[in-house]
Amino acid sequence: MRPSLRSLLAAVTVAACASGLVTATALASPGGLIPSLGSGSSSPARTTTAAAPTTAGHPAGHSTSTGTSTTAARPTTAAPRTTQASSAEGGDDGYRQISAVFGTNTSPARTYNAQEVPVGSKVAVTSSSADGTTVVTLEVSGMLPNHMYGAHAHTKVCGATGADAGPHFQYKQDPQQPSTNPQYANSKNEIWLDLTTDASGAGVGSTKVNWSFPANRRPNSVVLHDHHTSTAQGSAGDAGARLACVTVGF
Ligand SMILES: [Cu+2]
Repeated sequence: MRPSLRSLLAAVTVAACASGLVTATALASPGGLIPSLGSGSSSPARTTTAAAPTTAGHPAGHSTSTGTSTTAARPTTAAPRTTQASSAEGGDDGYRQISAVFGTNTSPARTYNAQEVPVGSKVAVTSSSADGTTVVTLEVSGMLPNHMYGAHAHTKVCGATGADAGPHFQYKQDPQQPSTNPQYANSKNEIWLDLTTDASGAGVGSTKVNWSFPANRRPNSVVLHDHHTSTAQGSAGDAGARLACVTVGF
């Protein structure tokens, strides 16, 4: 289920900080692969991207974009909120995507540890829900070579510190927080995207879960961690320090 369509909805240029211009492309389309990171604009305008809202909740990536809209092969207004036979919980089907470059004080992608997630390294996240299942993929490049990173979807948007992203998104919420109970803190109830980079510093983490995000309670970011995620009782879900964060309009 991966149509070749590339329906570019919104391209947003984000301004930069330490490293100079950072370009981010946020879009939503019913299908397609991650686009190459754009460099459409050379003017470092400071904008808020669709995928970088300052409040929690579902940031409806396609409707609040402030960037340039490119012509798309397919009508985009009706795009990601297709409501097919949705799951019992009412999670909507759809497709979300973001590509961004990490900077030290940037949105939507921010690194808190430039040693392990260098300024200028790239990240892309896609999330696709249909028929009661959700597939999320994290792609990175420019990271440390042959390195193990932990990664998960978190409940809140990224902020000045790694803690701002809040806890892991859990489909069934553990009444005990922080959640370290493997019954809840596991890869079937959370979005785990651990990856190991290749010799070039590129890597992919992907997961498929048997649910859709509830319409009123969705993750808002992906956090990269220091090491792969523990599954042990008492430390389940732990992947060490929060190295970087990208806000994602799931
Ligand atoms: Cu995490």
